[in-house]
Amino acid sequence: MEKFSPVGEKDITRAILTEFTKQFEEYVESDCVIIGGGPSGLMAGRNLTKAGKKVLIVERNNYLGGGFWIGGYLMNKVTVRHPGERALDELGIPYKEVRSGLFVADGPHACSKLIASACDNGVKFANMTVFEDLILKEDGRIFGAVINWTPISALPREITCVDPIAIESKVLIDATGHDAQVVKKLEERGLIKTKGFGAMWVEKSEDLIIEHTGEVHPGLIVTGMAVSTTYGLPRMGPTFGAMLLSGEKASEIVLEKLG
Ligand code: 48H
Repeated sequence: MEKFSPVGEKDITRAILTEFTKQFEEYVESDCVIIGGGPSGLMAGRNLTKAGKKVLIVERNNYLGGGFWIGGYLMNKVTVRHPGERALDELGIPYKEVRSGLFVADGPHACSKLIASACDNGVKFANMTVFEDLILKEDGRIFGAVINWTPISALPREITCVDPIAIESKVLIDATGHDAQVVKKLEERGLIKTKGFGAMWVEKSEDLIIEHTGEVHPGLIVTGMAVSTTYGLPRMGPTFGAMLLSGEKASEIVLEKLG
């Protein structure tokens, strides 16, 4: 068997450090920063990079995919209602039609294909990184996000006086799911009033999410479950078509804004 190259510890450390820093420096300024790497955020990022835009996804976890790994109740089959299978086709995710208009796919297969497609198209990630705040300037317009390492927020305050840093972006997307964390930062400042997501009503929820996906504040687009939380729309439980198509719509709106 061929021997591994004689590359040592310092070379490995330098390679990681140099490549990480180079990328970080480049993405301190992006066309679009997406907060949250769940299905809606990944889909939005994938489509934006496919259209040639520079996109960074900020994700507080080490892993990407949000709730898309599991369909519900810890069962790893994910469902999609028509016309959401269009997104599955586009991503090359295998599925079967279990009844007219209802499709089932394997969670791990669906989620890994979506992540891979985002990566293949050029989305970059700041994982283990938490969104803390907004950059707000003239007329309340958003200019980017304030971020910190996730572990810092998990440590006791008295030993972690570590200020966050800021990254600039032409447009920001809130894809943080049920928490709508970016929109909530506007609410804290009295700039918006969120309603909280409503009780489950599948037949209504998904169409309403797509309808309400859009710009909630100059420079901020909301997608996925964060749309339900912002506008008080019914939740849909473990079905993901609206997450994927909301991400798609968010990307179209961002493209229109960026020109
Ligand atoms: C960095 C953050 C922060 C932060 C959160 O929850 P998600 O999967 O969100 P969506 O909207 O793409 O998909 C929702 C779907 O998974 C779901 O739960 C459905 C359809 N529920 C229906 C129902 O009835 O309940 O992903 C959000 C991502 C996660 O990976 C979080 O870790 C991340 O955002 N995130 N990242 N900084 N402050 N907050």
